[in-house]
Amino acid sequence: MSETIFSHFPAVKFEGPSSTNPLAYRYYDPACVVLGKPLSEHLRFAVAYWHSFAMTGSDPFGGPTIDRPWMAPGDPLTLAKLKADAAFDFFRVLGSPFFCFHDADIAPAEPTLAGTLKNLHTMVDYLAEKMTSSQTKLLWGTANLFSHPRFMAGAATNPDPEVFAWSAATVKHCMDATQQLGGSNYVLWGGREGYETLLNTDMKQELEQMGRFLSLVVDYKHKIGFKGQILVEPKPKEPTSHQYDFDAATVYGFLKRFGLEKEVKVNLEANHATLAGHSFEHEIATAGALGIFGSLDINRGDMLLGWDTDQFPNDLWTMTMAMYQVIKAGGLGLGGCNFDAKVRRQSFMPEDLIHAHVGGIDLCARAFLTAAHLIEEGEYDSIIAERYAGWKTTEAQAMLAGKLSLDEIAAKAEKDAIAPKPKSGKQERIENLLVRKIYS
Ligand code: XUL
Ligand code: CO
Repeated sequence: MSETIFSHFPAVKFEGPSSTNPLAYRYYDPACVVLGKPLSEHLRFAVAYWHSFAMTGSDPFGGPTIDRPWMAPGDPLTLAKLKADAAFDFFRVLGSPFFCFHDADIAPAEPTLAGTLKNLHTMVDYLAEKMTSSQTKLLWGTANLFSHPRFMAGAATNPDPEVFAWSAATVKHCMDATQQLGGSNYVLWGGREGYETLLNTDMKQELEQMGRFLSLVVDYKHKIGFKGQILVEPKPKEPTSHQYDFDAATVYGFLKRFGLEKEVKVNLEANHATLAGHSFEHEIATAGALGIFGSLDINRGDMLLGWDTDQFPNDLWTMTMAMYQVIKAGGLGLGGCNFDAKVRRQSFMPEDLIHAHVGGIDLCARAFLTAAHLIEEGEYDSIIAERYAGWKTTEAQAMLAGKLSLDEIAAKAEKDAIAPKPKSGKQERIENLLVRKIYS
């Protein structure tokens, strides 16, 4: 492999909390065993190809600020290979166990569907070859069904059935690519599956189309024997003013409606949660309670801006609460922590990208270790368990199990002359306990 912009960076190592080296892990010790397995297997970190290698730093007010060698004019496939070489070199620097990609990130598009798919498969073969000498695996693949003007009115939900068919063909080939590369998951984020105005939208028709599309994806998964998970990524808005996959609860309702709740899980993103008016941990807890927790897109928004800024995370409290809910939901399983985050447009140096990921990885690791410690120690969980202890009795269990009708419950309550007394929710005690653990 030729030299890349990351060649002169040594691999980032774990040096422990007292290290002052800015390019070392202070908390992420991949081999450290916690809750019965190594930290690397709990967290399954992934680098997002789009933000790290395809993003130019342009925003609505200014052009590109990030100029990489593969963004210069030239033969598109040669440049895509140069980009892939740099990407795998970057994975080496971080020791990243996984990466994620859209078709459009790895391969150049052509005006025709056939030409675009041919380039996709050429580049998938190239990545497969690179993966034979790399430790980095594929966490998930996905299709970009939102950037090209053909998707301006949606992909699966487009009023034009030809766009539905183009999208179906693209997803079929992206699923094949994900399977070829041994991906653990296939993700669908409906960037334009929603509406800009209800004035021109037949919502019932569009939801039917989206349900059919997802059913086709699930059928194809079984047809090719793909062993990974199918994940939908909720987001309430942006780029559209309303997206149908609004949040975890909305996606669950949609899956139930189409009988897919046992087939599809969710990929939850921190900044999407806050756009929906939720905390990240709320979304994880919801998915966990509904049995659809799949994977995480790690980032943060800016509370003062209120849009999808996709910044790298740096808030220990929020991340610890998220990781606590991850463990309560049964862990990440086949999912992982994908950094769907981008450096700011002034951070155009290759090393800025390394600093961003090292900080994000370390924050998640520290948060996970604290959450695991909280659970192992048990004080926090015992306060919650005590709060619900009344439900352990046989009578309460009978009510919950549906063994008593409303009038039977009423008759018994009257006969026993029950007199429930208010109990403290102990919020401040819990907050103090968490502050002590998180910032110690
Ligand atoms: C956009 C977003 C996407 C998905 C993949 O907000 O999160 O990058 O993660 O299409
Ligand atoms: Co995302």
